[in-house]
Amino acid sequence: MKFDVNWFPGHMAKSLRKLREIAKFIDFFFEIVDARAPISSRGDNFEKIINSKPRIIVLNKSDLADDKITNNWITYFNNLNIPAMKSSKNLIPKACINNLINKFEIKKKFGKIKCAVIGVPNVGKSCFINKILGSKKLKIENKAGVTRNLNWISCENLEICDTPGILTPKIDSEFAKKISYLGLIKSEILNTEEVVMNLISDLNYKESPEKFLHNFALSNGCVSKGGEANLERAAVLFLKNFQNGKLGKISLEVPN
Ligand SMILES: Nc1nc2c(ncn2[C@@H]2O[C@H](COP(=O)(O)OP(=O)(O)OP(=O)(O)O)[C@@H](O)[C@H]2O)c(=O)[nH]1
Ligand SMILES: [Mg+2]
Repeated sequence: MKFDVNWFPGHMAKSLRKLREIAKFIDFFFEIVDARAPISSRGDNFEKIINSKPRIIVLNKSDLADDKITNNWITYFNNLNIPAMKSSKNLIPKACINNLINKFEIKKKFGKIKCAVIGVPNVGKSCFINKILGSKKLKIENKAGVTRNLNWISCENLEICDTPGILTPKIDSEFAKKISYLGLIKSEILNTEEVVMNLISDLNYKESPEKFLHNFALSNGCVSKGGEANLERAAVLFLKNFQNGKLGKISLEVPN
C-alpha cells in the first residue's frame, strides 16, 4: 500500500534556510537518527548541509532497538567512514564527544567549538543536548514538532545549536511508513488506524491485521458501551505500546 505523508510546515522551511546559513560556521554536526530505523529516520536535507564537515551519526533511542542490530548499524556506518555512536536515555555521550573532538582534531584559535544537532522530528535532539548539559534546559516532549527555532546553548568548550526536526515535502512511501510507526511525524496528520494496520502487517503476526486489532481491542479493554471492539482506541494503544518498547526491542531496519 502506498503511504503518502506530507508534513512540511513553515517552521521547517525557515529552519532549513537558517541551517544552511549557519552551516559554514559549524565545526561539526551530530546527526541524530532513531536506532530502530536509521535509514528512514535520516532525513534527506542534511547531506548537502553537512557537506564535508565532520559529523557523527547518533543512533538514539537505542534502549528501544535490538542491541545486536544497533551494533551492526555502527559497523555499517563506520564502513562508510562515518563515525557512529549509540545513545539512549541513560547513556551520557560526553566521553564520546570528547573523543570525536580529538579524532577530528577540532581546535579553535578563538572562541568555542560550534556544533549543531540535526535530524527529523522527535528523534531526541533536544534530549541529547540536555544529556550533554546535564540539565533540563531544553523543552522535550513525546510529540513531533516541539522545537520551532534554532537555539544556541553554551556548555564548557562547546556552543551547541538545537534545531527543529526537519522533513522533506515529499517523503518516500517506505520511509514515511516507518517514521509514522515510530512517532516521528505529527500524529494529527496521520490516520492512526491505517498506520497500525500497516504496522501489524509488517510485524508479521499470524492473524490478519483486522483480526489481530479486533482481538487486541477486546483483551485490552478497548470496547464501546455495547461491548464491541473499539478499533480506534485499540489502534492508539497498540501504537503507543510499540513506540514505548512495550512490545519488546524491535528494530525495523537491518543493515545490508
Ligand atoms: N526511550 C527513549 N526515549 C527518548 C530518548 N531520547 C529522547 N527520548 C524521548 O523522545 C521524545 C522526543 O525527544 P525530544 O528531545 O523532544 O526530540 P526532538 O528531536 O528534539 O524533537 P523535535 O524538537 O520535535 O524535533 C521525548 O519524549 C524524549 O523523552 C532515548 O534515548 N530513549
Ligand atoms: Mg527538540
